Amino acid sequence: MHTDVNQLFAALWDDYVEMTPSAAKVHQLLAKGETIINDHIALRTFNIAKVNLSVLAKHFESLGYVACGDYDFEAKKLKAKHFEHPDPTQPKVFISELMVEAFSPELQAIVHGLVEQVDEAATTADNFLYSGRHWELDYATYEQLLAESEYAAWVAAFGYRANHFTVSINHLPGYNTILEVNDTLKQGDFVLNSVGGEVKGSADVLLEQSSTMADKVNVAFKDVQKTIPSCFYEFALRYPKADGELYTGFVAASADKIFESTNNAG
Ligand code: OOG
Ligand code: NI
Repeated sequence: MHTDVNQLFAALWDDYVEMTPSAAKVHQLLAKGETIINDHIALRTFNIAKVNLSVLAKHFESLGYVACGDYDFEAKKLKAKHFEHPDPTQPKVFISELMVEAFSPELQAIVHGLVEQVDEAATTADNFLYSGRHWELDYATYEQLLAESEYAAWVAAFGYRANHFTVSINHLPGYNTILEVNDTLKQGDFVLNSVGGEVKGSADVLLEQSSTMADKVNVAFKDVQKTIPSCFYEFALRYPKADGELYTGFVAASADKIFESTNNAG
């Protein structure tokens, strides 16, 4: 496990940018030379004991992160938690896990077969959270998973790595609204996730979010190379609660649509 939170996020970022070439361009477009503060990052996994949400969370808990919120996504058969660091300038962490037992026997058998290939010792190694895939996967199996759960197929193809980083609009110089950020992105020819509208949430729920559609990258399957959706970039604007402090939670109805940023939009 890492002992330095900044080093962990730097390593996660390097891997993420490699998987998401547009992220470096978006970063440049919005930052204009200033520092970008990350609101949060997100990770995905299966709820099988060897690799479940708690296994990923330990890497953050050992750095002082604390579990703060629970979320349930019934239709997608996912559960999630978010974690916060005592230093509020450190990114929050959103970790979800797929309820594998809620799927067909075929999907369950495939996913158990993948997780069996993971060396348990690898799950506590420093690099686990940006170590990618720990199993062999052929393209037909990816497509079989995709037919039942886009999320299952994504985790099978990409393994352990940041699914997205999120720009904190509250800390972004030169922008006051999420619409201004979205306009800049669209003028830069980046494609936004429009499921349920380009802006998810509102001031009423204390959180507005938008995201790009995932980049498409070439992935080496066991048998072939294919271009499939990898990772995306998110943008979040938080509003103050009654006590004047910014809301730090997530909004399940918005998250449900953000998950779809890795859908294959054609
Ligand atoms: C997580 C989707 C939810 C948010 O900020 O609400 C999310 C994912 O796509 O893995 O990131
Ligand atoms: Ni997010």
